[in-house]
Amino acid sequence: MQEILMDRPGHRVLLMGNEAIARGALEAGLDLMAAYPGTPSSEIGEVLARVGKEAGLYVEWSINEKVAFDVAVGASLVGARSLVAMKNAGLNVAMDTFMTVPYGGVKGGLLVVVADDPDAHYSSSEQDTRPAAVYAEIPCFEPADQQEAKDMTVAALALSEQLELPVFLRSVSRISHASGDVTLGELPKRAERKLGFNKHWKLPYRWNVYGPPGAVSKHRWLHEHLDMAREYAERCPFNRLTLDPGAELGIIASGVAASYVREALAYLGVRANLLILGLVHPLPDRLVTELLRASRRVLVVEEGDPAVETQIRCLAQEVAPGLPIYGKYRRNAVLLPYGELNPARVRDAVVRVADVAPPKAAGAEDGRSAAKARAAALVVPRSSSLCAGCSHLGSYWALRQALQRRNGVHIVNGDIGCYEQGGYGIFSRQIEAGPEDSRRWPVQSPYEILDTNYVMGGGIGLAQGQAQVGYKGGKVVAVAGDSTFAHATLPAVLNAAYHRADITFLVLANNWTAMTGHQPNPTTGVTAMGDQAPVFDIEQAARALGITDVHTASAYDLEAARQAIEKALDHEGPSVVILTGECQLQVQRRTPVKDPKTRVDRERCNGCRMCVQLGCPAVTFDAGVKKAGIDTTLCVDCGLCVQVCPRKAIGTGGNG
Ligand SMILES: Cc1ncc(C[n+]2csc(CCOP(=O)(O)OP(=O)(O)O)c2C)c(N)n1
Repeated sequence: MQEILMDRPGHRVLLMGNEAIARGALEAGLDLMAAYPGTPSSEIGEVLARVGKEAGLYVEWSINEKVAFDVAVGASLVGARSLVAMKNAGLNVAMDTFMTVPYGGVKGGLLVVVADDPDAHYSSSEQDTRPAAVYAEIPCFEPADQQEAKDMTVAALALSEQLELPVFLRSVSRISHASGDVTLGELPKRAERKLGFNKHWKLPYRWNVYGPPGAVSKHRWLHEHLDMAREYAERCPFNRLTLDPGAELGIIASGVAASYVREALAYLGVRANLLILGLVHPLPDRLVTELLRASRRVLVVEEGDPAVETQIRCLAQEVAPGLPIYGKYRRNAVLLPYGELNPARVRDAVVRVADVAPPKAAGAEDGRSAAKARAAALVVPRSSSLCAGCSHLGSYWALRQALQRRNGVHIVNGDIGCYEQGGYGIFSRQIEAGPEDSRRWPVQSPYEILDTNYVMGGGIGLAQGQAQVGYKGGKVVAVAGDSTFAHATLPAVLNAAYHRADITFLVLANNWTAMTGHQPNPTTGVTAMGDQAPVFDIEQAARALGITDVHTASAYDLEAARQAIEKALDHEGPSVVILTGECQLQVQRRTPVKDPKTRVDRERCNGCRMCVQLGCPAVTFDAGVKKAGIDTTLCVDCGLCVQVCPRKAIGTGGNG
């Protein structure tokens, strides 16, 4: 953290990619950062929020990516340098602003940082966002390592101001979440930036796409400025062409793939003409043409979709027709268009295209595999789970009890947050998928309760469709957390109220955006920069949006929670149930339970496993003696298992 504000140009430090981007933003004299958290992008905001006051910039966790984007654009229009960051899915939320702002562009530098997630380590999709930058017709940088992540951030903010266009920086998990050696640059002496506003700045109605002479003229302006970006691409220091007169193979590589290619070439001793692209849109046509014409066959290596490859193929059609081009595109595919690249996969592709003998497993390779095997033997296999004492466990238990009392094939529409684990199926029974149109599946754990799940805020919309089309097979329910409630469900709640959709919406309110690392949200009462803020009242909001049947209960009082849910299920029309209970990780950080008292009375326990079905990782079961137990290293004395046990065998008096 200290390094981020270190004023020692030329000093080398180890920084995570996201920290490097944050440092670059500081070196560029950033004025404002707005973001909504999303792995693997969140640390950019976390780092800047922590140093924001000292560094003299404003940082906020906005309620969603669209709002964050608009906030950043607003800052730019009065001449400030701003940055908006998000994960790949976040860009979809911000898409309306993203596609429109390039028409007429920006004033202060505006950098859009999107962290993609190849291999979907933390995401619902592998979505490559680079084509979005092509679609929006703005420049797109792609760093190969942490040093470039910092340097490109500095360059991109300057370029944005020079071209008067938003500039895009695409990171990936392996850049954002890995650490590398970074040489620090200068931190600018902070002077108050001169802010100004001119509604006809260089163009009539500059900041109003509807203003005369209209959107088409602003689109023409965008193309003129994109042409300036094309010229920049030819001399951009992050685009580097190296020609080897003895080489037949040409390789074009971008982003993290460029690092893998360098490693592969050194390892294999293969000679190649090499074009490293740090700016992947617009392409430097002259540099690409030089490489294509100097090579007999060309391999394109990139992380994600064949986005660069498609552009290269278009250009090659004109400047090097017939030249074999290899990559991810159907014919000549030597790399998979899904999953993640790694040095071995890239090496294999180079071997195939260069037509050289595959290397024998060298000593270092053997060592790596042996080390991996040793590590694997040490790691106990385990699945993800909700935390010990998590309030979502109580909410799901109460929901399950309420639904089990009613016949029917109920539908529980899930959403995105820690509670999405309610659909991970990790108590894994073997599932035999069947062709029946309707079938009720028994739920034996909280990890089996969610039936659908796509995107943030999606569940309550799905529920409305199911109800409005007349689904009567069972109750229709949706769940979402508090951050998700603010992020994307407010219009959907209004929609349900206005159209009288017969659904029950559970808000699992734990006061934090927990899943992405406990960023504050409007229900927390504190801002990203640590200032107190008025707490957003979900119950009042639901009523204000037109919901008349609103209930609030503690997720730790299972009987009260079940009753609240049952009342809502019985209500005809839309109802909202707010189940409260602060995230246990935050509670334990503040006031840890050091010596938990909860125990199982082994004499009373009859091994019914009801407590196991609660899904709390602190509840154990000894299959030999068929008795439950409590793992006191995890237990937080939340009392949920005590309420769940039908034999009253769990309490403070037990021995197990
Ligand atoms: C569009 C989009 N933006 C960001 C994310 C990253 N993300 C996953 S869950 C989540 C919010 C979780 O907060 P909340 O709904 O309060 O649930 P909790 O994890 O606290 O239980 C976020 C921001 C995402 N998946 N999609």
